[in-house]
This record gives sequence, structure tokens and C-alpha cells, in this order.
Amino acid sequence: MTMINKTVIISSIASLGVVLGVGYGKAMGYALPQAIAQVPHETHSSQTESTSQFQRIEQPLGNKVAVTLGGLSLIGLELWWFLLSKPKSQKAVAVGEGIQEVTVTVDGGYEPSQIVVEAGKPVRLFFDRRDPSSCLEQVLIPDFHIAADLPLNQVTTVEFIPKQVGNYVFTCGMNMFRGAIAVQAAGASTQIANS
Ligand SMILES: [Cu+2]
Repeated sequence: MTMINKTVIISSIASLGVVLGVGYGKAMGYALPQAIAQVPHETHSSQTESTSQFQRIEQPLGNKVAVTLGGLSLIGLELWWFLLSKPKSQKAVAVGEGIQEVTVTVDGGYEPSQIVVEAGKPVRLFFDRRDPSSCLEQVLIPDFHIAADLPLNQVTTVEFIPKQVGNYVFTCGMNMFRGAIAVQAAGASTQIANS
């Protein structure tokens, strides 16, 4: 896992903690005095301690349980998203004679997000867009001067010839979702086997 991912996880969990803390505090009966001021006067007694920063208000037990369970499930969802959904992205290897073809499913990201091809031979990528999010309506492969619109529920073909070995990224139009095309030397594995 990269450093960026770790940073994202930590900051996400921290921000979730703040949101959760506020919600939890409200459900458990604590609220800032400004919030109390907006509640009709009858709902809280005259014995409230106006000097304390937080004041206690009664909430049904159901609210407390709901917020607690909601928070826990959000944390679970977040952990799943960052820790378990990432390894799903696989490598697609398309090395060999002729045109190297790979179908990339565009649905909440790119699947596969790692594509291995050989240098010097044409590559044909089929982007199958199934995600209605406008975030994924375009795919960019800057190194090959490609900017393709991906109509929803259609397969869009993108072609290029990678001449140089290297790692080339492809992203959505806003650079939020990413994948990579690893271009290997032609016949690299054969050369290793013969040497
Ligand atoms: Cu995007």
C-alpha cells in the first residue's frame, strides 16, 4: 500500500471520527449551547447548568443505538473500501503477436487497473463503462495523447502503439480514478529464457 493511501485512510478516519463524535454527542444528549437555544424552551428544564459548555438533553434510547450502529457500520464500510476493495484490481497481460487487446470495465474505477503490454505492438483497449457517475465519463491517457469520452453502457475503443518501455497512467477526467499501463520490452520473457 502506498504512502498516499495510508494518508487518505488516516485523514478519512479522522474526519469520520469528528462527524461521528458530533452525531454521537447529540444522540447521547449533549449539544452545544447555541443548538439548545434553538430548541423550544419547554423541552429543557430551568435547572440546566448554563455555565457548563455542554448541556444534557434527553434522547430516546433508540436514537443512541441507531447512531452507534450507524457509526460502526460506516467505519466497517470505510475499512472495507480501503483495505479490501483495493487488491481486487488485477493485472491484465496482453503480450504476444498482433494487436494486444484488453477490456477494461469502468465501474467504480477501472477493472483491471493494471495492464501489461509489449512495446512496439498496437494496443487496443475496450473501455466498458457501466458507472453512471459523471466522474468516469472520460478517460485520459496523456502519454499517448488520448482523451476519450465514454458513453454510458457502451464499449469505447482506444488504440495506440507504445514505442517505449515504461509505466503510463490512465485516469478519469478529474484524475480521481487511476490505472496504469506497463509497457515491457518486446519478447522480454523470451530473452530471459534464452540467456
Ligand atoms: Cu473523476
